Amino acid sequence: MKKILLQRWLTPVICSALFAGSVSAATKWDMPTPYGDGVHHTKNVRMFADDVKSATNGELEITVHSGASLFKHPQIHRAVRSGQVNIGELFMGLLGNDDPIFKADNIPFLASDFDSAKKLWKASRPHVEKRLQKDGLKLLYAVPWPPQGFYTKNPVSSVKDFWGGKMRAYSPTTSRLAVLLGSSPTTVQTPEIPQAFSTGIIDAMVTSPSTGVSSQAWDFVGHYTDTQAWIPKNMVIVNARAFKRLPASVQDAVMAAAAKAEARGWEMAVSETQEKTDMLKEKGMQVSSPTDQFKAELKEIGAVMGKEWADEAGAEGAEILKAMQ
Ligand code: PCA
Repeated sequence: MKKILLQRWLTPVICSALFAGSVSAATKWDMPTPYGDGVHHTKNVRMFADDVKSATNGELEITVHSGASLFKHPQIHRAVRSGQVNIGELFMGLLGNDDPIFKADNIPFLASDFDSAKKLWKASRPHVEKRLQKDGLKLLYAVPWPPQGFYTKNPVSSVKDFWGGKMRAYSPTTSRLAVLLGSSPTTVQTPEIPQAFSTGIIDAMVTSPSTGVSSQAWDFVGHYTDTQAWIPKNMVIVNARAFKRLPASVQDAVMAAAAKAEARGWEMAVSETQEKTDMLKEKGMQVSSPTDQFKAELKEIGAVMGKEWADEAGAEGAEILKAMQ
């Protein structure tokens, strides 16, 4: 009798001890991202989540909620800060009003090919990391968009073609650019681009071939002027407290997967540029290089914006500009 009782008592104890020794409960994180599944950023984020899962044997599982389905883009930063979610992706330049450091990659012609964009990122990264730390955030990685060009109803020969127009903005810097081009800016996030065009809220935009394709720009505008004016980035951030709660081995696995995702993402951006520019052509858009006049005028505007940014960004800005020379 006694023996049976003891066995009954011991079996679950032994079982749970064994269980605890071999499998610890998986941590599950939800990850809001702003952009749709067709763009390279989202594909890369999903590969990153898969890498984390396999490198940690399922100890950390990240569920990606793409296309602003969990949080709207402007809310993702705060959601990660406050710990509503522990990880998220966002467009770096969206935080331009919080700190000028986040605007560095939105300045026309400061870094307009992938090599200079890499250089700019190398110079600005420590400052971005430091600024995020202040908000209890940790940077995992950043990946560029293809170079930015203009979508318009008519061909563009000079800035005059923008005067009095209604231009879409996606960051404080693109709002400023619209003003310097003589148009009035309206901030519109990517999911709302088609509606903004069809209701006449905007008649032009500056963005990548990627976003041109994902918003089916050919339904609204016939011309893409491939200015390659700047190369902005998305970043993936985590809540620093949540990160610290992970076992050290999981933290290491996340950082390794992040480094891999960053390298892979920069490669993906290059092929994305080609692929999506070709698709714009296939869909019947006129893709052209900027006229000399438009390019010269845009460079002047870029110089004005560069000066404004340098004034705003102080010593940090000066350090970055020096590294770029
Ligand atoms: N696409 C994003 C940001 C930059 C880009 O190429 C957008 O248009 O909102």
